[in-house]
Amino acid sequence: MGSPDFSQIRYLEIHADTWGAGFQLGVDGVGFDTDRAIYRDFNADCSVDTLDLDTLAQHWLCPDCTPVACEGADIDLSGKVDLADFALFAEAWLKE
Ligand SMILES: [Ca+2]
Ligand SMILES: [Ca+2]
Repeated sequence: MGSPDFSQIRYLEIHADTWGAGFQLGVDGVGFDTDRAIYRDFNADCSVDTLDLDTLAQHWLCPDCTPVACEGADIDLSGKVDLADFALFAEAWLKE
């Protein structure tokens, strides 16, 4: 397993809140690069297939897409799952 390589961080989700007079800052999610079918294997089962397509479809045109909320389906990190993401997804279809 080892330690994470922080130079490979792909995204970082930060949540900020003002609770009363105080202030809270939290990290909601951290994504790392991996060498599997990069960013398209949403369920991390080492195959880009119909299960991943189902994930992409579930978040299609989601208005508040984040890497965690949309399970990585916003491949280009534009904030929305759309045809640009589908095109990137299709490039990895059924590749190892
Ligand atoms: Ca998969
Ligand atoms: Ca997108």
